[in-house]
Amino acid sequence: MLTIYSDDHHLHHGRCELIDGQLMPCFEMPSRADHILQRVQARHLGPVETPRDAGLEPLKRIHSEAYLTFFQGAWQRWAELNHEGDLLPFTWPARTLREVIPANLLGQLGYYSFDAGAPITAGTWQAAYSAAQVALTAQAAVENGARSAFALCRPPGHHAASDLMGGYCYLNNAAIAAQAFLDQGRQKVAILDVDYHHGNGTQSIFYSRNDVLFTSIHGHPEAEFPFFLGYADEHGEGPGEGFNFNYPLAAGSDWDHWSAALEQACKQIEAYAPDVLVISLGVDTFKDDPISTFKLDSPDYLRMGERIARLGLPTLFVMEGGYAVEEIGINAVNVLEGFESA
Ligand code: SP5
Ligand code: ZN
Repeated sequence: MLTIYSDDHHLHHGRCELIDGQLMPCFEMPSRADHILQRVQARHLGPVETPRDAGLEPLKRIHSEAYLTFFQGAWQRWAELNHEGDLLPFTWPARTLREVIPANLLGQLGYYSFDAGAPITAGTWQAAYSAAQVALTAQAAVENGARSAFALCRPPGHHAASDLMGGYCYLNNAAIAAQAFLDQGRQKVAILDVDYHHGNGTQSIFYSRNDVLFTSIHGHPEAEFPFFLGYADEHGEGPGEGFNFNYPLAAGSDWDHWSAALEQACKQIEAYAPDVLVISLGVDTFKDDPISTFKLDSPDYLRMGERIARLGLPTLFVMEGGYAVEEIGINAVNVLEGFESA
């Protein structure tokens, strides 16, 4: 399997995030992608290539121009203020407040974010832009006939909505790639999001559309981030009604519970009969993940890949979460090796 990877992800290294009332070093760190790349190479998964630059147009198909302009210019504005830390939001237009776009940088950042989990540093735009190009180059390989390809994206993307960053995500790599398939002539794309967290950004982007089926297996939002989306009764709206399926699972769910949900999701995907499949590949479902509760073990990821392969679809894997850094390479590449073996 072809892997697309850019070293540019090193340009993004947030300093801290708020966890259980304490400022902790960011769990979403550069060594994550380094470990995955090392495992890809150690297992001889296939060639590793750098992304081509398809420019901003494919990003604008998913993200608003105002959001992209704000994100691209935010660090420069912050640097001119000579503050010490990363650029982080702390006020949001929640209920009772107005959705105005203030002139102030931190006001605008609140407008364009949904949590304080997406720090902007000097290199964040370049890293996120390159991650989107990684997804697009891997997408092109599948569009041109490859059975599968792996977009080793960092930072991840599935929490990012059309004009919102959050949850370590800035640009929705999987959504950008899914849209590119459609723009290049495919009629129907299915997205299966196996990250531990609900892919709220991806769901929101495609919620009223029937040309992208979104399915997600994740920690129940009653008890888990992102809390405000990802419930089982969210089925889509308007023309998108019947094209969104969530499988929220209880904290502590193991492979037996998880794989039963995977069967359900695969049934929906089969019924939809898409032209291509995009996997939002998070491995924060692992038993030793530091911020998650599921109990999947490393061999389970082989089974996951095998089941996905049995759908018989051209498949693009897009890297999302996973914070047990020592094992992230084994777990992510196990999915890909399981896929290739089936
Ligand atoms: C891409 C992705 O996986 N983003 C995840 C963002 C999660 N942010 C909220 C983390 C909250 C962690 N709470 C952990 C409690 C451990 N005691
Ligand atoms: Zn996650």
